Amino acid sequence: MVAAALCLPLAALAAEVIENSIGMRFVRVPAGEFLMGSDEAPASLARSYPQLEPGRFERLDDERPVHRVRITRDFYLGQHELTVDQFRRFVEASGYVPESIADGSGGYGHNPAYDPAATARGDAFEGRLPRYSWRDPGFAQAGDHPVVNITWHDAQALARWLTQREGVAYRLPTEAEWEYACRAGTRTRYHAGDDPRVLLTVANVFDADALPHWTARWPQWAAQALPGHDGHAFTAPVGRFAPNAFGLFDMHGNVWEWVADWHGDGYYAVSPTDDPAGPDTGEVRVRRGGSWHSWPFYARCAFRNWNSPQTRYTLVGVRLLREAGR
Ligand SMILES: [Ca+2]
Ligand SMILES: [Ca+2]
Repeated sequence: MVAAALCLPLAALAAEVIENSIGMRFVRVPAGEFLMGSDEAPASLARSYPQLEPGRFERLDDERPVHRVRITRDFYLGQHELTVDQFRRFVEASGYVPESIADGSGGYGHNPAYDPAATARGDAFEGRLPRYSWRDPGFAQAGDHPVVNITWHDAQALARWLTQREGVAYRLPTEAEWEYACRAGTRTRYHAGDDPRVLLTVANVFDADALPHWTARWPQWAAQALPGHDGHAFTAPVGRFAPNAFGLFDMHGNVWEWVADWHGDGYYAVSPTDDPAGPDTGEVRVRRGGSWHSWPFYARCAFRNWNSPQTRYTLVGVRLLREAGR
């Protein structure tokens, strides 16, 4: 235990952490400036991710241009992804009915007998089905695992409830706040470096431990697994890997994290320097960081993905922000 503690970055040891009324812990992130996005050349990416077809490196326009962003206010960000236990406390105390249950269509789940080739969408997971929800994504989750199958609207409901209950403003981070917090002063692909193999120390992604669950149906995925063992085929308990310099855990991998912004392909070219909050309108909300099922390329700090706000999925969870005031 002593050795593990000594391995933590100094900032993590010194981080100011507060715990709220349902056991969510938040780390103070100081205001500051950073360079948002990535303008890495496709050839450079191809050298580091040789297993991916080159066309994937041509579709990253929404990461460009790299631009200076100023975060003008300190904030508290969830030290961990929201856990199953914490979401359960919210549901039980508030009476809130999560969207996948309220609309009756359910969520997605992992079923070893499911054949994606027999479905119209060919999705990797079975669904939507009422048997799947935040309570059951088809694989085992203890209470300290990150909750999945929750929608952007569910995250908004949790933030509203906490704000009302505690008298402190909770919300999703903006996309800029999320990337600033993820990078924690770095400019590399991951907060721990550029080499995808660094993920083994800081993230639960699609690795050699996940591979046996998928190769029968998706043999072409074998080359995409991160070589090495992170110890988790599905979600991992939060906080099992090393934190970044702000003291934040699982910013890469485990579950994708909803952020506040609408997605806009050209937004970085026109966004304000100070506290950009995304386009005024849109159709899909951004999620960040990659997941337990993501290939390392898609867990980079700069990578942006998105879904409709009512999307619920086996790979998507949430990390809330608590405002610090001025
Ligand atoms: Ca894994
Ligand atoms: Ca994550």
